[in-house]
Amino acid sequence: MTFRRLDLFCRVVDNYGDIGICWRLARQLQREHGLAVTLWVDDLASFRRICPAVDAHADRQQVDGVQVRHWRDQDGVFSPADVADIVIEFFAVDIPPGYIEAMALCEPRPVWFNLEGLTAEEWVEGCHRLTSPHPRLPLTKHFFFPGFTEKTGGLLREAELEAERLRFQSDPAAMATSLARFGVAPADLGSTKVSLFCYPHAPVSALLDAWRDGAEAITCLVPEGVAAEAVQAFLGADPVAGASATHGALTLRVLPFVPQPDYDRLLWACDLNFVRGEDSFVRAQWAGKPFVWHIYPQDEDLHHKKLRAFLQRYAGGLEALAEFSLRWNGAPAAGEPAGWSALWRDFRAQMPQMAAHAAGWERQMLAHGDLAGNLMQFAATLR
Ligand code: TRH
Repeated sequence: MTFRRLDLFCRVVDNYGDIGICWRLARQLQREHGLAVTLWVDDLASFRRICPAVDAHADRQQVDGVQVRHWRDQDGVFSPADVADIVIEFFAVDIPPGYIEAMALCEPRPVWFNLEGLTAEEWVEGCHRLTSPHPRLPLTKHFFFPGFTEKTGGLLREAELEAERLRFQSDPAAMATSLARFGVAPADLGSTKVSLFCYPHAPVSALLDAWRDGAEAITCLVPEGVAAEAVQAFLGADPVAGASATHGALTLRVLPFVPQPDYDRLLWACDLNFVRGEDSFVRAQWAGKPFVWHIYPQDEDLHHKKLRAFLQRYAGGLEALAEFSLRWNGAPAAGEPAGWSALWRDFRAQMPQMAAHAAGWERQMLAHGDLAGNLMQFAATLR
């Protein structure tokens, strides 16, 4: 039986990654797999920041081919006719109990997934596709893990993405226009362009100092609200969109927080990208450029383990990248810690190798298929 409808449930825990991932997945499932997708989301205001077409007050709206429902509470009353053929809960959110009861009354029963977070650790291979029977109802949920190997669900990536990126990157005028829309001046275009997206605890001030004191002209582009304290200190002014300052070799510009597709273009246009969390981290891997990941912090430094697991897969032979990434994330590195000027010097020298490596990595990841396609293939085996 073919699948016609899919419901995706998303709770915004914090920031933009939860809705960023769900929105990307929802659109792709609708466009590339022909499903009628409903995205249930509890925080429309966060959604609106990455997708300005969203009405933050609408209970139900159609955005870019996807039905968006404001998920207000757990009290809804549902019948089997309300239930989709595929139901995805993102990050183990609790779907409304009434919806689950209605799922149990459907014939055939919907395919039910818990879509988990991305990690490079090996244990996910053993948990990907595992089942979890409902304790009371005749329903079975399957775990679906994104990942970097063929024994995982792969990574989110749209079919048209590479063609779009290559078109953009081979058109200097389009890149200049795009950057100009973000407030980048023509004079900045000849410098090394860096986008900076990280959590507040990143050692941004130390890196800005190293760039300021370096010999190479650098333009650092920071979306509004990111690293606000360090950016304010550098600017000597409020870090609002449009603000900028040049000290030494460094020009720092505050950009508006741009819609999600524009953020891709920003990554494609820069020479180096600092990214964070999950979604921007994956997008940087599709930009064909060197990147540094600021991982979402977890208790007991669990994130350092995850960071090392990724670096082990990604950074073989790229010692400067591994060293820099560990320090950027406050993870203990071997030996006497180097200063940021030395870290940057070594990193900068290795950037051409990193760019070449990015292309090979992309091909390697593509060989596993993409997350939406893998999910649909697996769903077909469950009916
Ligand atoms: O915002 P993040 O830190 O999000 C998350 C959440 O904290 C989540 O709870 C946690 O589980 C996860 O990290 C690991 O980082 P992320 O994942 O990169 O998401 C950011 C989204 O915002 C991504 O879809 C890109 C988008 N974005 C824009 O659309 N415009 C912008 O200007 C920027 C900077 C980002």
